[in-house]
Order: sequence, then C-alpha cells, then structure tokens
Amino acid sequence: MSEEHQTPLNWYAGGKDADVQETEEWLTAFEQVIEHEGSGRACFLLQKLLEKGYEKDITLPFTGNTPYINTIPKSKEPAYGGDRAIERRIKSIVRWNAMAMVVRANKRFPGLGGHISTFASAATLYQVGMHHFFKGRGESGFDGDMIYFQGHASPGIYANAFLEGRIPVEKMEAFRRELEKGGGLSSYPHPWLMPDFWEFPTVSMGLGPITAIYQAKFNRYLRNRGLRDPQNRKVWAFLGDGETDEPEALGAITLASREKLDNLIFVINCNLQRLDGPVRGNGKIIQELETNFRGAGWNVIKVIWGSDWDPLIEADNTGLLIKRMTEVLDGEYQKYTVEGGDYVRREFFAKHPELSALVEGLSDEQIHQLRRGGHDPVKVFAAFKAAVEHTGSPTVILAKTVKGYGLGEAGEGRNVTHQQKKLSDEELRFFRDRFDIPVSDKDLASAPFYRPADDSEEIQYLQERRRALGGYVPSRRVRTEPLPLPPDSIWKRYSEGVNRDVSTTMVFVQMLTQLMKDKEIGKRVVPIVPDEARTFGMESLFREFGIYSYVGQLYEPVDKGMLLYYREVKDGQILEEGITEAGSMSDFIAAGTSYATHGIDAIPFFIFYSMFGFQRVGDLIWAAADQRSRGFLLGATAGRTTLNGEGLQHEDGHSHVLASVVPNLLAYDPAYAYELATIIKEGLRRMFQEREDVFYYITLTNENYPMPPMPPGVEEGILKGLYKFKGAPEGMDERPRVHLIGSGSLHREALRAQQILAERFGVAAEVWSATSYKELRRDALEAERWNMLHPEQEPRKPYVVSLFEGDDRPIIAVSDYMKLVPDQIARWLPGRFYPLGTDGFGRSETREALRRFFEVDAESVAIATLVQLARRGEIEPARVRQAIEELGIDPEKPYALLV
Ligand SMILES: Cc1ncc(C[n+]2csc(CCOP(=O)(O)OP(=O)(O)O)c2C)c(N)n1
Ligand SMILES: [Mg+2]
Repeated sequence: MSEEHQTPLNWYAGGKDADVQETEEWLTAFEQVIEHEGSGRACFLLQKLLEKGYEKDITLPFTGNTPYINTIPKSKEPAYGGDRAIERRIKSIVRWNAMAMVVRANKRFPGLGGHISTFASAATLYQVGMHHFFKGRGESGFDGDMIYFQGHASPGIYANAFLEGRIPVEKMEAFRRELEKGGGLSSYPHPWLMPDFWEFPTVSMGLGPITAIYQAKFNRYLRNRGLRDPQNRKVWAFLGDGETDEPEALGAITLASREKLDNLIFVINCNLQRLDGPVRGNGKIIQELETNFRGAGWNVIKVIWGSDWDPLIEADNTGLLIKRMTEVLDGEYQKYTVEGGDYVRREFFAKHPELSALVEGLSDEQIHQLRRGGHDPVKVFAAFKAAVEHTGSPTVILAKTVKGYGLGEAGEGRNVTHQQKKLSDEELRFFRDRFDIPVSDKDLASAPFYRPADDSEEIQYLQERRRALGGYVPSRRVRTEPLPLPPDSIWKRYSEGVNRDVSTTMVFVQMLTQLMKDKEIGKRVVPIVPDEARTFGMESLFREFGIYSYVGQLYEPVDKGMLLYYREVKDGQILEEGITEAGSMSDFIAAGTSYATHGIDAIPFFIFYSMFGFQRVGDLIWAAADQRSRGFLLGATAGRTTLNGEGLQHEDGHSHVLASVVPNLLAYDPAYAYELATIIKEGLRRMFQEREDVFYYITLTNENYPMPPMPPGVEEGILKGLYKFKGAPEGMDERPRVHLIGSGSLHREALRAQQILAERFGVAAEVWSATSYKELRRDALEAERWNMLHPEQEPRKPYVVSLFEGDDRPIIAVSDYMKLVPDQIARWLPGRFYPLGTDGFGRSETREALRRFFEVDAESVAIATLVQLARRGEIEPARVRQAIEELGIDPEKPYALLV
C-alpha cells in the first residue's frame, strides 16, 4: 500500500488502507448521498456512524483539526467590498510610512528601537479592517468597535492615522520620543500617554486577549443590566501567534464560548515566528490553535492560502496537495519564504510527480509569489465578513502570514527580523520598488514619509471609508460629566463607631451593600469577587443583588431553601468569575474604563484574597493603571499576622510594597470603620466627580474588634496618610515621651504598647494612625522636588514633617507589612524613625504567636521604644534588658526574615 493511497485528508485517518476497493465503495456511496440528498443528510449519516462506533467500543482517534486549508472555500467567498487597486496603493503607502518611522527614528537616534516586521506581516489584516469592518465611535462618540491592536504593530496604526491627517508629520518624526516638544508618539498603545488615541494597552503580551474577552462579557453585562446596549459593538483582539504561549492569552477562551460571546473576534497573526525564532518549528501553530479553539467551542476560520493557490487546489484531483500542505512543518514553511521559488519547487512540490506537474507552468518567481492567506485581501475580507456575521459563539481567525513581509533580504521570514530597525539603501530601494512608492532615488536614503495630497484618490477613498464606518479608529473619548454621589448621611454611621467586635471586611460589605442600594449610584456599582464571597461574608449580596449569569439559573441550587442561596440571575449585579484573579481583574478594567469605552460610569469594587492580588495579577494592575481605570481594589484577609492559620502562601505582608510602585494608585491600610468610610467617600469623589484618573487599593482584614468613633478633625489626616489618634496618658508630663504609629489591625498593638509603656516603664507615648505611607511619601517627594528646583524660595514642608515639628522624640512605627512600607517616610524623619514589620515568609499560627514571631506585637513595640530611649540616654540599657525579660521575649529567638 503506497502512501498515495492513504486518504487525501489523512491528517485524520492516518493509517494504511487494507482494502482500497471497499474504501472506494463507501466513499462513492457517501458522495452520492451528498449529491442527491444534500449535506444535512450526509452529516446525519456521519453522526450515526460515529454513534455506532462508540456503541461498538471503537475508539476514534481524537482530532480537533480540519485539513490545512482555508475554512472558507473559494466557492463560498463573497464578492470583495471595495476597490482593490486603490486599497493596495493605500496599504503600500501605510507599509512604507510604518517602516520609515522606525528607520528614521533609529537613523537619528540609534537604539530607539521599534518594530517593522510585525506590522509588515499584519498590514492586510488591519487595512481590510480599516476599509470595511472596524466601526468608529459614531455620533454618540461611544459606539463602534473595540479594537485591541497588537502592541508591536503600532507603527502601522500610526502610519494609517498619518494618512487620515490625524497625526502630523512632526509627530511621526518623534516616534518613541515622547519628551520631544509637543509630545511624540508612544512606542506602544498606551492610553496613559496618548489619551485621545489609544484605548487598550496590549503590549504586555497575553493581556490584550484576556482583557478583550472580559470586555466582550462586560458589554453583555451592561446590556442585561439595562445600563447600555452595546449589542452591535464588536470586540476585536489582534494578537501574535507567539503571544498565544502566554497563559493569559488562551486561559479564558472557554469563558468566551460558554457565554456565547459572538460579539468577540480574535485575529491571530500566524506569521510562524516570534522574537527569537519559529513559534512551532516542529509543528504547526495554526493546527495547534485550531484544536484549542475548536475544543473550547469557538468558531474557527483558517485563512492559510491566498487566491493564487486556488487554481492549484482545484486542479489537484489526487488530494496530494492538501496532504502535502498538511504534513509540512512550520519550520519548513519559514524556510520556503527565505529560500525562494526554486527551493519550494524542489522541496514542496517535487515530493510527488503529480504536484510537480501542477506547477510546471509557473516560474520560480511565480512560485515564490504564491501568497499566504493573511496577505490576500479577498481571503481576509471573506473571513472578517464571516466572523462579523457569525452568531452563537466567538470567532477566531487564524491568518497565515510572513513575518517581515516585503522586507526581502532585509528580514522577510528570517529569525532576526523582529529586531530589524534599519534598512540599507539597497533594502530601501527593494522595498520602495516592491510597493511602488513615489520616492526618488535621491531621497531614498533618508526614507522620507510620503503622504498623497488630501484630494488624491487614495486619501479621498480612505476618508470616505472611515466616514461610512462611523469615524476614525483608534480613538479614545471620555465621559466628563460628574456623577451625582450619595448624600453624606450614608457615611455618618461609620463615624459613630461600632461597639461589637467586627472586622474591616464586615464593615466594607455593609458599606458596599449600602452603596448598591443607593438610588444615584447603586446600579453602577460592580462588585467583583473570584470565588471568595463566603470568605469575606458577602453571601448576603447573592440573594439581594444576584450573581450575573447570561442564562440565569437553569438548575435548582442545592441551597435554594436557605436565605442566602447561590442565586444566579440574568440581570445579576455581582460578577463572580470563579477562581480567576486574572479574569476578575479584567472585569475590573472593563468596568473601570466604561466611562471611556461606553461613556457611562461603572464603579467596580474588586475584592480578592490580598495575597492573590498584586503578586498574581500585578501586570494586569499595571495595565489597569495605563488604561486609566477607576475603581476600588480591595485586598481582603490582608496582613501577614492578621490572617492567622493560613501560612506562607496566604499571609500577605507585601501588597503595600507592590502597590507602592503603581503611579496613579492610592494605597490605604485602614484600621477602623471611619477610616475606611472616609477613604471610599473621597475615592468616589475624586474618581467620579472630579474625574481624576486614579484608582484605589485598600487592604481589609478579618480580625474582629470594636470600631471606635471618629476623633474630631481627622478626615484630612486620614486621606493624607497619618493623623494623631490619641494623646499621651494624662499626668505624665515629666516622663520620657515617644510617638507610636500603628496601621491596619496592628494599630491596636500600638495602643496596647502605649499602655504597657505607661504602666510598666513610665514612658508617655502618643499614638498615631498611619493609613497610607504611599500618600505620605508622594507628598514629601513633591515638596522635596519643588524645593530642589526653587532654591531661593521658602521651602515647602512635607506634611509628615509638619506633623512632628517642634519635638525630636523617637517615632516607632508598626504595621503588618514589610518594614519597607513605613520606611517610605524614614528619610524625612532622620535619626528618630524606627519601623517594625513582617519581613519574611508567613507561618500557620495564631495571631499572638505570629505577632511575637515577627516582632510586631505590643511587647515588641515596647522594647523597640525603650531601645530608642536608651540610645538617647533617657533610660539605662540594663533597663531594656530587664524589660525584654519581663515581657517574655527571647532575645535569641529566630529572625523571621531568615527562617
Ligand atoms: C509579556 C511579554 N513578554 C515579552 C515581550 C517581548 N516581546 C515583544 S514582541 C515579542 C515576540 C512576539 O511574537 P508574536 O506574538 O508572534 O508577534 P509577531 O511580532 O510575530 O506578530 C516578544 C517576546 C512582551 N512584549 N511581553
Ligand atoms: Mg508571530
């Protein structure tokens, strides 16, 4: 049995044919069914055969694959919707300018970087979208498609906007030089840096796809909740094939199909290469992705071969061409690009005489020019159209392209192409000639930008297309009207204190419930929780507000009879994503930016296990910051010694260090209900009334204690990060005096230390509450910088300095975080600031044991204080040694950081 007699589509059947005649009979019979009774009947029979196979215990080999050919056959291709000749000219000019902006930037400033080859491979994908599919924001300013452009393709997107007249040539010259006068163009899509242009930060690979999925889900959520109807808005995510190795890229694809997100389209540019080399040299990335996406329930459209291949496929009645296409590996396909037509004839076609015969009439050059599907507008148009019209599931388009397409020797298909930033004169000439750009030989070396006149056919055409499609993309707008906020009275109860033992988490849930009931903002609140609602005592919200599910609840929940049962409902308000902090963070971004994407305010409160927040999804938080998301992140069960029993992986003592690095994030570690209320109230004001692009991180703990009433006049201090909570005990005027600062749940250890110091050691301590070292530092840095630049003017005083002016007493600070957190202000309190903190791995233990272990309990605070006083000669060192003994602290105990 020769190979030739394997079935043509043996990507599936694989094995040898033991009875060719019998096979033929079956196939002929089947073909007759198709011919006379149609494909429906044929499909039915196939299903019946499969059923019978399973019944008879015949294990079928699994495959999620179809042959390595276009999903849409030529016979089903729609007519092309535009003028191909003009579009080709426009595309060529965009290609040239995209290349030129990188080359020019690097000629003048070697090392600036930039990418030529990513857009070179994706140009057709974007241009077909620009001319025919991507809907602009329309008259409302908040309609249209949401497009996640691949970060490295940004030169092409700028080049397109340049032709549209939206980016002047001076800005094109200032690519990657944003500090240039007037501002340049950012390297990648950054809404923070170009807030009128870029909408979605995609360049940290994997984040575009996952946030796009949740964006599509959020659009549905808004609709089902009656807040807005973005039904016609498609979410397009463009990504690289190498990018799909990022866990985030494919990690949420089943959510998209489960929720039938047919408003979502992924376009994966399969140029077979990533930065260093091939994506799947030993396999086929398109086939691998097809299996993944089909398995996940997506509509998969493969765009592999350009129209030039159609006659060959049609002419081949042996099935060998498809077989050959399917068996060749990506590593070899890459080589075909680099080696040229003669090589392809020998290595690809000459494998079978029948295939050689197919290309007999083609020159080597013609063989080399046989295009891949992703470079053929007809094929791309057909795929995009099918994707846009598809209903019932999300669509992924797997488009095969060549990395560095059009660069020729300068990098087409080469492993080094991703890094290519400069072209020699020869290479520029090749590029110019290939795309027929009217740049003279004389000017060629400088790779000048080229823009046809406004009244040229090309510019007229592209302007008309964008007008017809509702405006330019990308473009970002924002809602600017302030949101009416709840009356002050709702916060009052928190300033009165609570006599029972409660935790800040419980207080938060109460606040959230109240906000959700508020008639002004209630419906805009988006509570997000990844499978921890019960941990945080939020199950009461299930019943009242419901968990969002696009189908509602199709089963009777086991706890239906109970008051707080797991209630899923179509217009549910809570986004409960299951165990995915990354997914929940993507919800947060979608909701927190809806003031820009949809022009309506949504107020996300994403509450998570604090340890599984910043360190798990830190990069998404960074993207949220870039995208100017507004809302509240709540790190619950926070505090390395406050969350007892859970141990090393659960106890968070550093999220405030991680939060300190995000520029527009405010981070607070409140101890009491009134502090929390003050912070949230102010957050709502700043983000939704003042319209500031900031967001909040607040840690919440699960330690129960009574909540004191709010001392008078402390609101400003709470927001600035530090205020005096309680003066020194009465009648201790002559005693050594110190300041103790406590934060979060350890504030109570500072209070207990105050008592120990007074009662046992005759030391008078004032107790302060630090809600935010990050804010204190921000303020101090600002003052310091101003002073540096204005040497002759009255120096500004950092807030933290002003608080301790007039005395030089020691300051001992204790928090449940690493010492680095309070250390943020040490510089402004020289020689007197001593932080205690929880550096090291957590342990499963009781709170008491943990606090002693990390030396953050009241006794340790007392010792640290006495040491500072001894240093200053205010008490004897021997007294400190005695105190260590009296307070039961073992001086030889292990150091938490090292064990
Ligand atoms: C999370 C992350 N890791 C690494 C990079 C650096 N990087 C930029 S582009 C690139 C290769 C991209 O390959 P692919 O996704 O196939 O895109 P192509 O340029 O081929 O279209 C890498 C590794 C990045 N941007 N983000
Ligand atoms: Mg790639």
